[in-house]
Amino acid sequence: MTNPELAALFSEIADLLEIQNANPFRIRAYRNASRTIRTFTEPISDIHHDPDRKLTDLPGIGKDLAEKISIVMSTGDLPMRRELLNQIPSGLLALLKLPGLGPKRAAILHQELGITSLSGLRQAIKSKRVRAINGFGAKTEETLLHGIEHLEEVGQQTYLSQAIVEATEIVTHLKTVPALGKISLAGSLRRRKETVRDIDILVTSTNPAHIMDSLADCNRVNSVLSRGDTKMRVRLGTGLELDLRVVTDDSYGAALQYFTGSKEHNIRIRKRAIERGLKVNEYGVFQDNERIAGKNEKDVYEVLDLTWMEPELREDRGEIGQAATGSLPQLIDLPDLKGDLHMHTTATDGRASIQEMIIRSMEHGHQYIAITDHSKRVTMAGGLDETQLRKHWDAIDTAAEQYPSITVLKGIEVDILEDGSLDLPDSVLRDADWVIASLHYGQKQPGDVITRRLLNAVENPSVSAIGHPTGRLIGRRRSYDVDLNMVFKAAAEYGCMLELNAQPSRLDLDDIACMAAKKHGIPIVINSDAHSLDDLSGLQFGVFQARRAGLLPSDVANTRSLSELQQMIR
Ligand code: DGT
Ligand code: CA
Ligand code: ZN
Repeated sequence: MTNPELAALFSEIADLLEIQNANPFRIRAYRNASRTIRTFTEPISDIHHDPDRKLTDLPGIGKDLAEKISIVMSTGDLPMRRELLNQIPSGLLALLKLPGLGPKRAAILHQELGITSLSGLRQAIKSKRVRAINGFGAKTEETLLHGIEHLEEVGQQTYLSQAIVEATEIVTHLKTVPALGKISLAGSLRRRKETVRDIDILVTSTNPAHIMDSLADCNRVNSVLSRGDTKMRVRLGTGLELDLRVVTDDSYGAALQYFTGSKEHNIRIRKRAIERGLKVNEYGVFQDNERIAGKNEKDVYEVLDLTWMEPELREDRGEIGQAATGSLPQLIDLPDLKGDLHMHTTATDGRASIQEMIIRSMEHGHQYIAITDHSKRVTMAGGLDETQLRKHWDAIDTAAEQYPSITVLKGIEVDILEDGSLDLPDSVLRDADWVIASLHYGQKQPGDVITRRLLNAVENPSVSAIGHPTGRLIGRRRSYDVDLNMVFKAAAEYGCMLELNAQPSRLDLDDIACMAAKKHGIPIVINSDAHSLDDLSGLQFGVFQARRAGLLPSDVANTRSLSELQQMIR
Protein backbone atom coordinates (compact mmCIF):
# COMPACT_ATOMS: atom_id res chain seq x y z
CA MET A 1 0.00 0.00 0.00
CA THR A 2 1.36 3.40 -1.02
CA ASN A 3 1.51 6.51 1.15
CA PRO A 4 -1.28 8.28 -0.83
CA GLU A 5 -3.52 5.19 -0.49
CA LEU A 6 -2.84 5.04 3.21
CA ALA A 7 -3.45 8.77 3.64
CA ALA A 8 -6.72 8.53 1.68
CA LEU A 9 -7.90 5.73 3.96
CA PHE A 10 -7.29 7.74 7.13
CA SER A 11 -8.88 10.84 5.66
CA GLU A 12 -11.95 8.82 4.66
CA ILE A 13 -12.28 7.56 8.23
CA ALA A 14 -12.11 11.16 9.47
CA ASP A 15 -14.88 12.11 7.02
CA LEU A 16 -17.02 9.16 8.09
CA LEU A 17 -16.54 10.01 11.77
CA GLU A 18 -17.44 13.61 11.11
CA ILE A 19 -20.61 12.62 9.26
CA GLN A 20 -21.44 10.58 12.35
CA ASN A 21 -20.85 13.60 14.55
CA ALA A 22 -18.15 11.77 16.49
CA ASN A 23 -15.77 13.26 19.07
CA PRO A 24 -13.85 16.14 17.42
CA PHE A 25 -10.55 15.02 18.96
CA ARG A 26 -10.92 11.61 17.39
CA ILE A 27 -11.73 13.16 14.03
CA ARG A 28 -8.72 15.44 14.25
CA ALA A 29 -6.43 12.53 15.14
CA TYR A 30 -7.33 10.77 11.88
CA ARG A 31 -7.02 13.96 9.84
CA ASN A 32 -3.58 14.67 11.29
CA ALA A 33 -2.54 11.09 10.62
CA SER A 34 -3.60 11.45 7.00
CA ARG A 35 -1.65 14.69 6.63
CA THR A 36 1.47 13.24 8.27
CA ILE A 37 1.40 10.24 5.95
CA ARG A 38 0.75 12.32 2.84
CA THR A 39 3.80 14.51 3.38
CA PHE A 40 6.13 11.57 3.93
CA THR A 41 8.80 11.19 1.26
CA GLU A 42 9.79 7.62 2.10
CA PRO A 43 7.36 4.75 1.42
CA ILE A 44 5.87 3.76 4.79
CA SER A 45 5.50 0.18 3.57
CA ASP A 46 9.31 -0.04 3.29
CA ILE A 47 9.67 0.91 6.93
CA HIS A 48 6.86 -1.44 7.90
CA HIS A 49 8.63 -4.34 6.21
CA ASP A 50 12.07 -3.48 7.58
CA PRO A 51 12.65 -5.50 10.78
CA ASP A 52 15.32 -3.03 11.90
CA ARG A 53 13.05 -0.01 11.88
CA LYS A 54 10.00 1.09 13.82
CA LEU A 55 7.14 3.23 12.56
CA THR A 56 7.13 5.11 15.85
CA ASP A 57 10.57 6.50 14.99
CA LEU A 58 8.88 8.61 12.32
CA PRO A 59 7.98 12.17 13.29
CA GLY A 60 4.29 12.55 14.12
CA ILE A 61 3.60 8.82 14.39
CA GLY A 62 2.77 7.63 17.89
CA LYS A 63 2.13 4.15 19.17
CA ASP A 64 -1.58 4.12 18.41
CA LEU A 65 -1.22 5.32 14.83
CA ALA A 66 1.72 2.97 14.20
CA GLU A 67 -0.47 0.07 15.26
CA LYS A 68 -3.27 1.13 12.92
CA ILE A 69 -0.84 1.53 10.03
CA SER A 70 0.46 -1.98 10.73
CA ILE A 71 -3.04 -3.40 10.56
CA VAL A 72 -3.73 -1.63 7.27
CA MET A 73 -0.40 -2.78 5.85
CA SER A 74 -1.08 -6.41 6.73
CA THR A 75 -4.82 -6.60 6.00
CA GLY A 76 -5.37 -3.75 3.53
CA ASP A 77 -8.07 -2.16 5.70
CA LEU A 78 -9.16 -1.22 9.19
CA PRO A 79 -12.14 -3.03 10.78
CA MET A 80 -13.42 0.30 12.02
CA ARG A 81 -13.65 1.70 8.49
CA ARG A 82 -15.78 -1.25 7.39
CA GLU A 83 -18.05 -0.75 10.42
CA LEU A 84 -18.47 2.93 9.62
CA LEU A 85 -19.26 2.15 6.00
CA ASN A 86 -21.96 -0.25 7.16
CA GLN A 87 -23.59 2.53 9.15
CA ILE A 88 -23.31 5.32 6.59
CA PRO A 89 -24.79 5.29 3.07
CA SER A 90 -21.84 5.21 0.66
CA GLY A 91 -23.42 7.86 -1.57
CA LEU A 92 -22.95 10.41 1.20
CA LEU A 93 -19.19 10.26 0.69
CA ALA A 94 -19.66 11.41 -2.90
CA LEU A 95 -21.33 14.58 -1.58
CA LEU A 96 -18.08 15.56 0.12
CA LYS A 97 -16.51 16.22 -3.27
CA LEU A 98 -18.80 19.22 -3.68
CA PRO A 99 -17.27 22.61 -2.93
CA GLY A 100 -18.75 24.15 0.20
CA LEU A 101 -20.00 20.85 1.57
CA GLY A 102 -17.95 19.32 4.35
CA PRO A 103 -18.86 16.22 6.35
CA LYS A 104 -20.90 18.24 8.89
CA ARG A 105 -23.16 19.81 6.32
CA ALA A 106 -23.48 16.54 4.40
CA ALA A 107 -24.69 14.95 7.64
CA ILE A 108 -27.30 17.70 8.03
CA LEU A 109 -28.61 17.06 4.51
CA HIS A 110 -28.85 13.39 5.37
CA GLN A 111 -30.63 13.94 8.68
CA GLU A 112 -33.02 16.66 7.51
CA LEU A 113 -33.90 15.46 4.01
CA GLY A 114 -32.77 11.84 3.94
CA ILE A 115 -30.35 12.59 1.12
CA THR A 116 -27.95 9.71 0.44
CA SER A 117 -26.54 10.48 -3.03
CA LEU A 118 -25.65 13.18 -5.55
CA SER A 119 -28.79 12.49 -7.58
CA GLY A 120 -30.89 12.72 -4.42
CA LEU A 121 -29.33 16.06 -3.65
CA ARG A 122 -30.01 17.28 -7.18
CA GLN A 123 -33.71 16.42 -6.80
CA ALA A 124 -33.89 18.18 -3.45
CA ILE A 125 -32.35 21.30 -4.97
CA LYS A 126 -34.71 21.18 -7.95
CA SER A 127 -37.69 21.10 -5.60
CA LYS A 128 -36.16 23.91 -3.48
CA ARG A 129 -36.09 21.82 -0.32
CA VAL A 130 -32.45 22.48 0.54
CA ARG A 131 -32.92 26.23 1.01
CA ALA A 132 -35.47 25.51 3.74
CA ILE A 133 -32.77 24.11 6.01
CA ASN A 134 -31.16 26.42 8.54
CA GLY A 135 -27.73 27.52 7.29
CA PHE A 136 -28.50 26.71 3.65
CA GLY A 137 -30.03 29.17 1.20
CA ALA A 138 -30.89 29.75 -2.45
CA LYS A 139 -27.25 30.72 -3.04
CA THR A 140 -26.03 27.44 -1.51
CA GLU A 141 -28.44 25.53 -3.74
CA GLU A 142 -26.97 27.21 -6.77
CA THR A 143 -23.37 26.50 -5.71
CA LEU A 144 -24.19 22.87 -4.97
CA LEU A 145 -25.98 22.42 -8.29
CA HIS A 146 -22.97 23.83 -10.15
CA GLY A 147 -20.76 21.47 -8.19
CA ILE A 148 -22.89 18.46 -9.13
CA GLU A 149 -22.82 19.46 -12.80
CA HIS A 150 -19.07 19.95 -12.66
CA LEU A 151 -18.52 16.55 -11.06
CA GLU A 152 -20.60 14.93 -13.80
CA GLU A 153 -18.58 16.78 -16.42
CA VAL A 154 -15.14 15.76 -15.19
CA GLY A 155 -16.33 12.27 -14.25
CA GLN A 156 -13.78 9.93 -12.81
CA GLN A 157 -10.60 11.80 -13.62
CA THR A 158 -7.31 11.44 -11.77
CA TYR A 159 -4.62 14.11 -11.55
CA LEU A 160 -1.66 13.39 -13.80
CA SER A 161 0.68 13.69 -10.79
CA GLN A 162 -1.06 10.85 -8.95
CA ALA A 163 -1.44 8.64 -12.02
CA ILE A 164 2.29 8.98 -12.78
CA VAL A 165 3.21 7.81 -9.28
CA GLU A 166 0.94 4.78 -9.57
CA ALA A 167 2.00 3.95 -13.12
CA THR A 168 5.68 4.17 -12.18
CA GLU A 169 5.17 1.61 -9.42
CA ILE A 170 3.53 -0.82 -11.82
CA VAL A 171 6.28 -0.26 -14.40
CA THR A 172 8.92 -0.92 -11.74
CA HIS A 173 7.11 -4.12 -10.78
CA LEU A 174 6.79 -5.35 -14.38
CA LYS A 175 10.45 -4.62 -15.08
CA THR A 176 11.36 -7.40 -12.65
CA VAL A 177 9.61 -10.00 -14.85
CA PRO A 178 12.20 -11.89 -16.94
CA ALA A 179 9.76 -12.31 -19.86
CA LEU A 180 9.46 -8.54 -20.29
CA GLY A 181 10.94 -6.86 -23.37
CA LYS A 182 10.15 -3.19 -23.89
CA ILE A 183 7.76 -1.19 -21.75
CA SER A 184 6.18 2.23 -22.17
CA LEU A 185 3.34 4.32 -20.86
CA ALA A 186 0.72 5.12 -23.50
CA GLY A 187 -2.61 6.98 -23.70
CA SER A 188 -3.31 10.30 -22.05
CA LEU A 189 -0.64 9.59 -19.44
CA ARG A 190 2.09 9.55 -22.09
CA ARG A 191 0.60 12.71 -23.59
CA ARG A 192 0.83 14.27 -20.10
CA LYS A 193 -2.77 15.36 -20.04
CA GLU A 194 -3.63 17.20 -16.79
CA THR A 195 -6.07 14.48 -15.77
CA VAL A 196 -6.37 10.92 -17.00
CA ARG A 197 -9.23 8.44 -16.98
CA ASP A 198 -6.98 5.41 -16.70
CA ILE A 199 -3.38 4.22 -17.03
CA ASP A 200 -2.32 2.63 -20.33
CA ILE A 201 0.82 0.48 -20.36
CA LEU A 202 2.27 -1.22 -23.42
CA VAL A 203 4.87 -3.98 -23.27
CA THR A 204 6.51 -6.47 -25.59
CA SER A 205 6.95 -10.09 -24.65
CA THR A 206 6.98 -13.53 -26.19
CA ASN A 207 5.18 -14.79 -23.10
CA PRO A 208 2.12 -12.56 -22.51
CA ALA A 209 0.58 -14.94 -19.98
CA HIS A 210 3.64 -14.66 -17.78
CA ILE A 211 3.45 -10.83 -17.82
CA MET A 212 -0.26 -10.84 -17.02
CA ASP A 213 0.17 -13.31 -14.16
CA SER A 214 2.79 -11.05 -12.71
CA LEU A 215 0.56 -7.98 -12.96
CA ALA A 216 -2.28 -9.88 -11.28
CA ASP A 217 0.11 -10.74 -8.45
CA CYS A 218 1.31 -7.17 -7.94
CA ASN A 219 0.33 -5.95 -4.48
CA ARG A 220 -0.84 -2.62 -5.92
CA VAL A 221 -3.51 -4.45 -7.93
CA ASN A 222 -6.84 -4.86 -6.24
CA SER A 223 -8.77 -6.89 -8.80
CA VAL A 224 -8.57 -8.14 -12.37
CA LEU A 225 -11.48 -6.72 -14.34
CA SER A 226 -10.87 -8.59 -17.59
CA ARG A 227 -8.17 -10.70 -19.18
CA GLY A 228 -7.67 -11.85 -22.76
CA ASP A 229 -4.68 -13.26 -24.65
CA THR A 230 -2.86 -9.94 -25.03
CA LYS A 231 -4.89 -7.44 -23.05
CA MET A 232 -5.76 -7.12 -19.41
CA ARG A 233 -7.62 -4.54 -17.37
CA VAL A 234 -7.13 -4.24 -13.61
CA ARG A 235 -8.23 -1.96 -10.79
CA LEU A 236 -5.53 -0.62 -8.49
CA GLY A 237 -5.84 -0.14 -4.75
CA THR A 238 -6.69 3.53 -5.21
CA GLY A 239 -9.55 2.74 -7.59
CA LEU A 240 -7.64 3.88 -10.66
CA GLU A 241 -7.92 1.41 -13.55
CA LEU A 242 -5.10 0.22 -15.77
CA ASP A 243 -5.00 -1.29 -19.26
CA LEU A 244 -2.05 -3.52 -20.09
CA ARG A 245 -1.41 -4.53 -23.68
CA VAL A 246 1.21 -7.08 -24.71
CA VAL A 247 2.44 -7.00 -28.31
CA THR A 248 5.25 -8.54 -30.33
CA ASP A 249 8.45 -6.65 -30.94
CA ASP A 250 7.56 -6.26 -34.66
CA SER A 251 4.49 -4.16 -33.92
CA TYR A 252 5.69 -2.31 -30.81
CA GLY A 253 6.11 1.04 -32.60
CA ALA A 254 2.74 0.84 -34.29
CA ALA A 255 1.02 -0.17 -31.06
CA LEU A 256 2.76 2.63 -29.19
CA GLN A 257 1.64 5.14 -31.81
CA TYR A 258 -1.92 3.81 -31.77
CA PHE A 259 -2.39 3.52 -28.02
CA THR A 260 -0.76 6.86 -27.27
CA GLY A 261 -3.47 8.60 -29.26
CA SER A 262 -5.10 10.94 -29.04
CA LYS A 263 -8.03 9.47 -30.88
CA GLU A 264 -8.33 12.69 -32.92
CA HIS A 265 -4.64 12.54 -33.81
CA ASN A 266 -5.00 8.90 -34.86
CA ILE A 267 -8.00 9.60 -37.06
CA ARG A 268 -5.93 12.13 -38.99
CA ILE A 269 -3.00 9.73 -39.25
CA ARG A 270 -5.25 6.99 -40.62
CA LYS A 271 -6.68 9.41 -43.19
CA ARG A 272 -3.20 10.43 -44.28
CA ALA A 273 -2.25 6.77 -44.72
CA ILE A 274 -5.31 6.12 -46.87
CA GLU A 275 -4.41 9.11 -49.07
CA ARG A 276 -1.07 7.40 -49.68
CA GLY A 277 -2.63 4.03 -50.45
CA LEU A 278 -1.47 2.66 -47.10
CA LYS A 279 -3.25 1.12 -44.15
CA VAL A 280 -2.27 1.84 -40.54
CA ASN A 281 -3.41 0.03 -37.42
CA GLU A 282 -1.96 -1.08 -34.09
CA TYR A 283 0.08 -3.82 -35.83
CA GLY A 284 1.88 -1.70 -38.38
CA VAL A 285 1.69 0.33 -41.56
CA PHE A 286 0.80 -1.89 -44.52
CA GLN A 287 1.19 -1.53 -48.27
CA ASP A 288 -1.10 -4.13 -49.80
CA ASN A 289 -0.44 -6.88 -47.28
CA GLU A 290 3.17 -6.12 -46.62
CA ARG A 291 4.21 -4.46 -43.35
CA ILE A 292 6.43 -1.49 -44.22
CA ALA A 293 6.74 -0.11 -40.67
CA GLY A 294 5.75 -1.14 -37.16
CA LYS A 295 8.78 -1.93 -35.02
CA ASN A 296 9.65 1.69 -34.22
CA GLU A 297 7.27 4.54 -33.67
CA LYS A 298 9.53 6.89 -35.62
CA ASP A 299 9.27 4.70 -38.74
CA VAL A 300 5.48 4.66 -38.50
CA TYR A 301 5.48 8.44 -38.88
CA GLU A 302 8.26 8.52 -41.46
CA VAL A 303 6.57 6.21 -43.97
CA LEU A 304 3.71 8.73 -43.84
CA ASP A 305 6.19 11.54 -44.68
CA LEU A 306 6.05 12.90 -41.14
CA THR A 307 8.73 13.50 -38.56
CA TRP A 308 8.27 11.91 -35.11
CA MET A 309 6.10 14.02 -32.81
CA GLU A 310 6.39 14.55 -29.07
CA PRO A 311 3.42 12.77 -27.40
CA GLU A 312 2.34 16.03 -25.70
CA LEU A 313 1.59 17.51 -29.12
CA ARG A 314 -0.64 14.71 -30.37
CA GLU A 315 -4.00 16.38 -29.88
CA ASP A 316 -4.78 17.33 -33.49
CA ARG A 317 -3.96 20.97 -32.92
CA GLY A 318 -1.92 21.41 -36.07
CA GLU A 319 1.00 19.13 -35.17
CA ILE A 320 0.58 16.91 -38.23
CA GLY A 321 0.88 19.86 -40.61
CA GLN A 322 3.99 21.01 -38.74
CA ALA A 323 5.48 17.51 -38.84
CA ALA A 324 4.84 17.37 -42.59
CA THR A 325 6.76 20.60 -43.17
CA GLY A 326 9.45 19.96 -40.55
CA SER A 327 8.35 22.96 -38.49
CA LEU A 328 7.52 21.30 -35.17
CA PRO A 329 8.44 23.39 -32.11
CA GLN A 330 11.54 22.46 -30.10
CA LEU A 331 9.61 22.12 -26.87
CA ILE A 332 10.75 23.46 -23.55
CA ASP A 333 12.04 20.84 -21.08
CA LEU A 334 12.52 20.85 -17.32
CA PRO A 335 16.30 21.54 -17.39
CA ASP A 336 15.61 24.73 -19.37
CA LEU A 337 14.13 26.35 -16.26
CA LYS A 338 16.73 28.39 -14.38
CA GLY A 339 14.56 29.46 -11.48
CA ASP A 340 11.25 29.27 -9.66
CA LEU A 341 9.43 32.51 -8.90
CA HIS A 342 6.51 31.58 -6.63
CA MET A 343 6.95 29.83 -3.29
CA HIS A 344 5.79 30.18 0.31
CA THR A 345 7.62 29.76 3.61
CA THR A 346 6.68 29.42 7.27
CA ALA A 347 6.28 33.23 7.28
CA THR A 348 2.77 32.48 5.92
CA ASP A 349 1.30 29.12 4.91
CA GLY A 350 4.44 27.28 3.76
CA ARG A 351 5.84 24.43 5.82
CA ALA A 352 9.59 25.06 5.29
CA SER A 353 11.86 27.92 6.27
CA ILE A 354 13.47 30.42 3.89
CA GLN A 355 16.77 28.64 4.29
CA GLU A 356 15.33 25.19 3.62
CA MET A 357 13.60 26.45 0.48
CA ILE A 358 16.86 27.98 -0.75
CA ILE A 359 18.84 24.80 -0.18
CA ARG A 360 16.29 22.56 -1.90
CA SER A 361 16.05 24.99 -4.82
CA MET A 362 19.82 24.83 -5.23
CA GLU A 363 19.55 21.03 -5.36
CA HIS A 364 17.16 21.52 -8.27
CA GLY A 365 19.93 23.47 -10.00
CA HIS A 366 18.17 26.82 -9.87
CA GLN A 367 20.18 30.01 -10.37
CA TYR A 368 17.50 32.18 -8.85
CA ILE A 369 14.25 31.95 -6.90
CA ALA A 370 11.68 34.36 -5.55
CA ILE A 371 10.16 33.95 -2.09
CA THR A 372 6.55 35.10 -2.43
CA ASP A 373 4.54 34.80 0.75
CA HIS A 374 0.95 35.99 1.07
CA SER A 375 -0.18 39.54 1.84
CA LYS A 376 -2.41 40.40 4.82
CA ARG A 377 -5.82 39.85 3.17
CA VAL A 378 -5.14 36.12 3.24
CA THR A 379 -5.86 35.93 6.95
CA MET A 380 -6.22 32.13 6.89
CA ALA A 381 -2.58 31.87 5.87
CA GLY A 382 -1.33 34.60 8.21
CA GLY A 383 -0.67 37.04 5.37
CA LEU A 384 1.90 39.81 5.93
CA ASP A 385 1.30 43.54 6.42
CA GLU A 386 3.88 46.15 5.40
CA THR A 387 5.94 45.99 8.59
CA GLN A 388 5.96 42.18 8.65
CA LEU A 389 6.84 42.02 4.98
CA ARG A 390 9.81 44.36 5.34
CA LYS A 391 11.07 42.27 8.25
CA HIS A 392 10.56 39.13 6.17
CA TRP A 393 12.59 40.65 3.34
CA ASP A 394 15.42 41.36 5.78
CA ALA A 395 15.27 37.73 6.86
CA ILE A 396 15.44 36.66 3.20
CA ASP A 397 18.54 38.79 2.64
CA THR A 398 20.21 37.41 5.75
CA ALA A 399 19.46 33.81 4.79
CA ALA A 400 20.53 34.35 1.18
CA GLU A 401 23.92 35.79 2.17
CA GLN A 402 25.10 32.28 3.04
CA TYR A 403 24.35 30.99 -0.48
CA PRO A 404 26.15 33.18 -3.01
CA SER A 405 25.61 30.73 -5.89
CA ILE A 406 21.86 31.41 -5.98
CA THR A 407 20.03 34.73 -6.13
CA VAL A 408 16.99 35.01 -3.88
CA LEU A 409 14.54 37.67 -5.00
CA LYS A 410 12.50 39.43 -2.34
CA GLY A 411 8.95 38.87 -3.48
CA ILE A 412 5.32 38.93 -2.44
CA GLU A 413 2.11 37.31 -3.63
CA VAL A 414 -0.10 40.33 -3.20
CA ASP A 415 -3.86 39.88 -3.17
CA ILE A 416 -6.07 41.57 -5.73
CA LEU A 417 -8.83 42.79 -3.42
CA GLU A 418 -12.57 42.70 -4.02
CA ASP A 419 -12.61 46.43 -4.84
CA GLY A 420 -9.91 46.02 -7.48
CA SER A 421 -7.09 47.57 -5.47
CA LEU A 422 -4.01 45.68 -4.29
CA ASP A 423 -3.56 44.54 -0.71
CA LEU A 424 -0.33 46.54 -0.23
CA PRO A 425 0.47 50.11 -1.34
CA ASP A 426 2.69 50.82 -4.33
CA SER A 427 5.28 52.35 -2.00
CA VAL A 428 5.90 48.83 -0.63
CA LEU A 429 5.49 46.91 -3.87
CA ARG A 430 8.03 49.17 -5.59
CA ASP A 431 10.67 47.92 -3.14
CA ALA A 432 10.07 44.26 -4.02
CA ASP A 433 12.27 42.46 -6.55
CA TRP A 434 9.32 40.46 -7.82
CA VAL A 435 5.56 40.86 -7.33
CA ILE A 436 2.91 38.28 -8.13
CA ALA A 437 -0.66 39.56 -7.98
CA SER A 438 -3.32 36.90 -7.36
CA LEU A 439 -7.05 36.88 -6.88
CA HIS A 440 -8.18 34.66 -3.99
CA TYR A 441 -11.29 36.40 -2.64
CA GLY A 442 -14.53 37.50 -4.27
CA GLN A 443 -14.27 34.84 -6.94
CA LYS A 444 -18.03 34.84 -7.47
CA GLN A 445 -18.23 38.47 -8.59
CA PRO A 446 -19.68 39.14 -12.07
CA GLY A 447 -17.35 38.76 -15.05
CA ASP A 448 -16.89 42.44 -15.77
CA VAL A 449 -15.92 43.13 -12.14
CA ILE A 450 -13.44 40.24 -11.98
CA THR A 451 -11.92 41.21 -15.31
CA ARG A 452 -11.56 44.82 -14.17
CA ARG A 453 -9.80 43.70 -10.99
CA LEU A 454 -7.29 41.67 -12.99
CA LEU A 455 -6.79 44.50 -15.49
CA ASN A 456 -5.99 46.90 -12.64
CA ALA A 457 -3.25 44.55 -11.52
CA VAL A 458 -1.91 44.07 -15.06
CA GLU A 459 -1.80 47.84 -15.59
CA ASN A 460 0.07 48.43 -12.31
CA PRO A 461 3.80 48.70 -13.13
CA SER A 462 4.72 47.30 -9.69
CA VAL A 463 3.18 43.96 -10.62
CA SER A 464 5.59 41.53 -12.31
CA ALA A 465 3.16 38.68 -13.02
CA ILE A 466 -0.42 37.53 -12.45
CA GLY A 467 -0.57 34.32 -10.37
CA HIS A 468 -2.85 31.41 -11.35
CA PRO A 469 -4.79 33.76 -13.68
CA THR A 470 -8.11 31.84 -13.86
CA GLY A 471 -8.33 30.49 -10.30
CA ARG A 472 -9.57 27.08 -11.39
CA LEU A 473 -9.00 23.98 -9.28
CA ILE A 474 -9.12 20.99 -11.60
CA GLY A 475 -12.19 18.85 -10.94
CA ARG A 476 -13.17 20.98 -7.93
CA ARG A 477 -13.74 24.59 -8.89
CA ARG A 478 -14.31 26.28 -12.20
CA SER A 479 -12.39 29.33 -13.29
CA TYR A 480 -13.86 32.58 -12.06
CA ASP A 481 -15.69 34.53 -14.73
CA VAL A 482 -12.88 36.42 -16.45
CA ASP A 483 -12.51 37.72 -20.00
CA LEU A 484 -9.07 36.20 -20.58
CA ASN A 485 -8.77 37.79 -23.97
CA MET A 486 -8.91 41.25 -22.41
CA VAL A 487 -6.32 40.21 -19.84
CA PHE A 488 -4.06 38.93 -22.65
CA LYS A 489 -4.37 42.17 -24.59
CA ALA A 490 -3.55 44.26 -21.54
CA ALA A 491 -0.68 41.98 -20.44
CA ALA A 492 0.88 42.29 -23.89
CA GLU A 493 0.42 46.06 -23.91
CA TYR A 494 1.71 46.70 -20.38
CA GLY A 495 4.44 44.06 -20.31
CA CYS A 496 2.98 42.00 -17.46
CA MET A 497 3.88 38.30 -17.33
CA LEU A 498 1.32 35.55 -16.78
CA GLU A 499 1.91 32.53 -14.61
CA LEU A 500 1.57 28.89 -15.48
CA ASN A 501 1.08 27.69 -11.92
CA ALA A 502 2.50 24.16 -11.82
CA GLN A 503 0.49 22.80 -8.89
CA PRO A 504 -1.01 19.56 -10.27
CA SER A 505 -4.50 20.64 -9.17
CA ARG A 506 -4.16 24.11 -10.75
CA LEU A 507 -2.10 24.04 -13.96
CA ASP A 508 -3.32 27.56 -14.49
CA LEU A 509 -3.01 28.89 -17.23
CA ASP A 510 -3.91 25.62 -18.97
CA ASP A 511 -2.45 24.48 -22.29
CA ILE A 512 -5.03 26.21 -24.51
CA ALA A 513 -4.72 29.51 -22.63
CA CYS A 514 -0.91 29.29 -22.82
CA MET A 515 -1.16 28.90 -26.60
CA ALA A 516 -3.29 32.04 -26.71
CA ALA A 517 -0.92 33.97 -24.43
CA LYS A 518 1.99 32.96 -26.66
CA LYS A 519 0.14 34.33 -29.69
CA HIS A 520 -0.06 37.65 -27.85
CA GLY A 521 3.68 37.49 -27.21
CA ILE A 522 3.20 37.43 -23.43
CA PRO A 523 6.07 35.87 -21.45
CA ILE A 524 4.84 32.90 -19.42
CA VAL A 525 6.46 32.15 -16.08
CA ILE A 526 6.27 28.54 -14.85
CA ASN A 527 6.17 28.45 -11.04
CA SER A 528 5.82 25.70 -8.47
CA ASP A 529 3.81 27.78 -5.95
CA ALA A 530 5.50 25.44 -3.47
CA HIS A 531 4.19 25.30 0.09
CA SER A 532 6.68 22.58 1.10
CA LEU A 533 10.10 21.31 0.06
CA ASP A 534 8.65 18.46 -1.97
CA ASP A 535 6.30 20.82 -3.79
CA LEU A 536 9.38 22.34 -5.44
CA SER A 537 9.53 19.27 -7.72
CA GLY A 538 6.08 20.18 -9.01
CA LEU A 539 7.61 22.45 -11.67
CA GLN A 540 7.68 19.32 -13.83
CA PHE A 541 3.90 19.38 -14.21
CA GLY A 542 3.98 22.97 -15.36
CA VAL A 543 6.54 22.00 -17.96
CA PHE A 544 4.34 19.13 -19.18
CA GLN A 545 1.46 21.56 -19.64
CA ALA A 546 3.75 24.09 -21.38
CA ARG A 547 4.88 21.36 -23.77
CA ARG A 548 1.26 20.54 -24.55
CA ALA A 549 0.87 24.23 -25.42
CA GLY A 550 3.84 23.95 -27.80
CA LEU A 551 5.92 26.44 -25.82
CA LEU A 552 9.61 26.90 -26.64
CA PRO A 553 12.19 27.79 -23.99
CA SER A 554 12.11 31.35 -25.34
CA ASP A 555 8.38 31.65 -24.59
CA VAL A 556 9.05 31.16 -20.88
CA ALA A 557 10.57 33.95 -18.80
CA ASN A 558 12.28 31.77 -16.21
CA THR A 559 14.41 30.00 -18.80
CA ARG A 560 16.37 33.28 -19.04
CA SER A 561 19.50 34.16 -17.15
CA LEU A 562 18.95 36.34 -14.10
CA SER A 563 20.11 39.51 -15.84
CA GLU A 564 17.86 38.87 -18.84
CA LEU A 565 14.96 38.15 -16.52
CA GLN A 566 15.56 41.34 -14.58
CA GLN A 567 15.37 43.35 -17.77
CA MET A 568 11.98 41.78 -18.49
CA ILE A 569 10.59 42.67 -15.05
CA ARG A 570 8.89 46.04 -15.16
P1 DGT B 1 -8.24 8.86 -21.25
O1 DGT B 1 -7.99 7.42 -20.93
O2 DGT B 1 -9.67 9.19 -21.42
O3 DGT B 1 -7.56 9.75 -20.28
O4 DGT B 1 -7.57 9.18 -22.68
P2 DGT B 1 -6.78 8.18 -23.63
O5 DGT B 1 -6.33 8.97 -24.79
O6 DGT B 1 -5.74 7.45 -22.88
O7 DGT B 1 -7.90 7.18 -24.14
P3 DGT B 1 -8.06 5.59 -24.02
O8 DGT B 1 -7.43 5.07 -22.77
O9 DGT B 1 -9.49 5.31 -24.22
O10 DGT B 1 -7.30 5.00 -25.28
C1 DGT B 1 -5.89 5.07 -25.42
C2 DGT B 1 -5.55 5.39 -26.84
O11 DGT B 1 -5.97 4.33 -27.71
C3 DGT B 1 -6.24 6.62 -27.38
O12 DGT B 1 -5.56 7.80 -27.03
C4 DGT B 1 -6.19 6.35 -28.86
C5 DGT B 1 -6.36 4.86 -28.96
N1 DGT B 1 -7.77 4.55 -29.23
C6 DGT B 1 -8.65 4.05 -28.35
N2 DGT B 1 -9.86 3.89 -28.95
C7 DGT B 1 -9.73 4.34 -30.20
C8 DGT B 1 -10.61 4.44 -31.32
O13 DGT B 1 -11.78 4.10 -31.25
N3 DGT B 1 -10.10 4.95 -32.47
C9 DGT B 1 -8.79 5.34 -32.56
N4 DGT B 1 -8.35 5.84 -33.71
N5 DGT B 1 -7.95 5.26 -31.54
C10 DGT B 1 -8.40 4.75 -30.38
CA1 CA C 1 -6.18 6.08 -21.12
ZN1 ZN D 1 -2.25 31.92 -4.73
